[in-house]
Amino acid sequence: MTDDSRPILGIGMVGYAFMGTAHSHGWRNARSFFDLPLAPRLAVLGGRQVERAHAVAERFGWEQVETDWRALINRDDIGLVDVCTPGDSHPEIAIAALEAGKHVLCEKPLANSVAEAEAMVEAAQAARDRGVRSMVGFTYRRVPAVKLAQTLVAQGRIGEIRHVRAQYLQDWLVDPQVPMSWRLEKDRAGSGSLGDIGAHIVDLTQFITGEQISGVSAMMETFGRQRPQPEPAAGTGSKLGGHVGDAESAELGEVTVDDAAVFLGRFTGGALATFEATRYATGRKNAIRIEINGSAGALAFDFEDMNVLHFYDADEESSSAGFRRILVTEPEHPYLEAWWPPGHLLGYEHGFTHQAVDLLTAIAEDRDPEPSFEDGLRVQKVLAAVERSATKDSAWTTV
Ligand code: 4PW
Repeated sequence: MTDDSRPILGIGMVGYAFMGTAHSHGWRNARSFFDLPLAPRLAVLGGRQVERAHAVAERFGWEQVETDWRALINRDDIGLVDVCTPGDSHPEIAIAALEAGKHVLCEKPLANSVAEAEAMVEAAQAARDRGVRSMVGFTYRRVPAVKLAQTLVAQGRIGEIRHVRAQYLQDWLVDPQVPMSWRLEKDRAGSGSLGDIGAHIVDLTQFITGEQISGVSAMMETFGRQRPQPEPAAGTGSKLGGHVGDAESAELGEVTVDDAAVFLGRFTGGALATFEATRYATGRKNAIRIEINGSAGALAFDFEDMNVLHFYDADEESSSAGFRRILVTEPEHPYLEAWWPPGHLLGYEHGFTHQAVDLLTAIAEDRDPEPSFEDGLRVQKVLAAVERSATKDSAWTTV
């Protein structure tokens, strides 16, 4: 519960669409459910469209609005800048905030290129020497079942890892009338399914295994090359699709990113891996599926059943061995002590609360939070290797 004597950190968030609303929810709930050493204040919401920014600020309890992100960064009442904008503005905002001495949380992928991510790491390292912290928002690491999987691997419960199988499957682009948006423009998003959702499975598999992807062989495809231009969005913008009015007369825009990326990979410990990131997986809405097979056991997770982790222990007697379905809602499980009684399930939004909690705790304890900008750069290098391989007929490409 809240304790008014706790120090307060003023949050300034830039961006108010899908990720901005998810982060707002996280900042709001962190202090109510967790006994934090540092309480967040939803001080300023930054957004260019003043009316929309005010509407979102009012809904989520942001105290003020700024239309210029530079003004937001330079305010004395802001201690942390949360970057929830498309990737093309991540480097400029994050680097300026770090240089101004503000802690930074930056949405994923960290940047649109390796060079930009390297510049951000450099700024993060310089800031770290001054006690300024930075973190990249690979939020799915904060799903309790994912954290449990990482803990079981670190404890050696599945032994030496041989296979990693990872998919991130959505289907919101199957409908050809889904309009253009920044996620479909290379200049703004860097890449398509690869960076938007493939980045998550790259990060998650590296996080769970504790290893890095050392090389890849990839294919990428764009199935829908033109889409109608959108109508101005309504509401909080917390949706992926967008709006088209009269589809027949709508002007068409060019899709300049991949719709799907499929690749083989090898991990530093020798494991073989397959990855699939697509927004054309008809019927799959947000299926993040990861299966890891080791010498002593195996783990399987699917975000569409996110409160569950499947665990196979190869030491069990074969007559009764089999994948066990662990319902990850016990108080002993990661983050769960702060929430509901066992069996009372968590959802997508809880990851954003856990992210806020972990970041605020690290800042209060004067240590570096994870995933760091260096982790973000490591993911960026894998994404770049995937793109290089895909343009060279899937040639094996070292990360
Ligand atoms: O989890 C995903 C995000 O990282 C979401 O499904 C959509 O893709 C929105 O942003 C990214």
